[in-house]
Amino acid sequence: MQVRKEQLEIPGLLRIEQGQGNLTRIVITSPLASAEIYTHGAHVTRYEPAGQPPVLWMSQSSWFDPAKPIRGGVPICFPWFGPKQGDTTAPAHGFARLMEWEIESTSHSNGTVVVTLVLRTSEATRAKWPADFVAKYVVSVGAELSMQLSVQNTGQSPIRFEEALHTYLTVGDIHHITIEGLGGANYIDKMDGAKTKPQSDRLINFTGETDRVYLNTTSTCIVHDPDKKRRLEVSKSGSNATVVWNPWINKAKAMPDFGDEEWPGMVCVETVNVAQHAIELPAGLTHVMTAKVRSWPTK
Ligand code: TA6
Repeated sequence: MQVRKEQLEIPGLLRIEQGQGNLTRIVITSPLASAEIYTHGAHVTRYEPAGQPPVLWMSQSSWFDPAKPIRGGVPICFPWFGPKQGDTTAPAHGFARLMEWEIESTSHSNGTVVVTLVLRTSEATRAKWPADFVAKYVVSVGAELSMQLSVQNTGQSPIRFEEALHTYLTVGDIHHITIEGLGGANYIDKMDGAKTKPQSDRLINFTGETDRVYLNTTSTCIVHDPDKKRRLEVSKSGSNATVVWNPWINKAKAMPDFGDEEWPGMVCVETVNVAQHAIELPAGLTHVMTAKVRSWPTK
C-alpha cells in the first residue's frame, strides 16, 4: 500500500509533485545537492552537487510518457539489457524503466537525503517475465549520488536476469573527454559485429559512435572533462561489467527522443551485469548492485 505523500515529504528537503508529462516527481533540495526522481521507472533525471553544474545529462527531446522511457538521467534496465532474446515485441532494456515504482520511504541525515522505491511482481511483470521478485532502489543524494538496486528472488526456483544503471553524464564536448579505468579490459564492440577486443590504451577517446560492453571489470571509471574543468567518477559494487556509449551523429538523428545536436554533450558510463555477467539468483536470495557518481572540480 502506497505510503501517503504527506508522510513521505520532508519540509525544506523533499517534496513530491506532478512533473513533466504530469508524471510524479520527487524533488530533493538539500544543502549538499539537488536532484529529481520520477516514480515512472524510478528514474533519476537530475543530480547537481551544490555550486556545480548538472552531472546527469537529459535530452531536451525526452518523452515524459507512462508508456515510454525517459531519455537521459539514469534509466534502470531490468530484467534484460538491449533487445529481449526471442521476443521482438518486448521493450528494449526490460520493463523496469516503463513501470510505476512505489515510494516506500524517505529519510535524511547530515544533509544527505535518501529515497527508497520498490517494484514488485505483478500480472504485468509476469506477462513479460515469469519470475517472482521484489526490486528495491535506494537513491542517496548528497555530496555524491548513490544508487543501489537490489533484487530479491521471492519465488521457489532460480531466476536469471540482466540489469543496468544506464547513467547518462553531461560533458563539455565528447571530442575532448577521456575515460580512465578500463585499460586492459576486454570489451564487446557492438559497432564491429560484437567482436571481443582488448582495451589496449589506458584512456578511451571518442572519434565516432561508440557502444562497448567492458567485461570482467569492477573498476571505477573517471571521465576527464577539460571543458567543464571537472572529472566525474563512477564507482560501483556488485557489477562485473561496464558499458560505454555515445550515439554520435547518425544514431542521434535516428532517435526521436534525442536531439540531433545533443550527442557531443553526453556520454554513458553504465554499471551493468549483462551477457556472461547476467545474474543467476537462487530462490530466496538477494543480489545488490550499486553505482556512485561524484564530481570533482579540477583546475
Ligand atoms: O547502453 C547502450 C545501448 O544498449 C545502446 O545500444 C543504445 O541502444 C542505448 O543503450 C540506448 O537504448 P534505448 O533503448 O534507451 O534507446
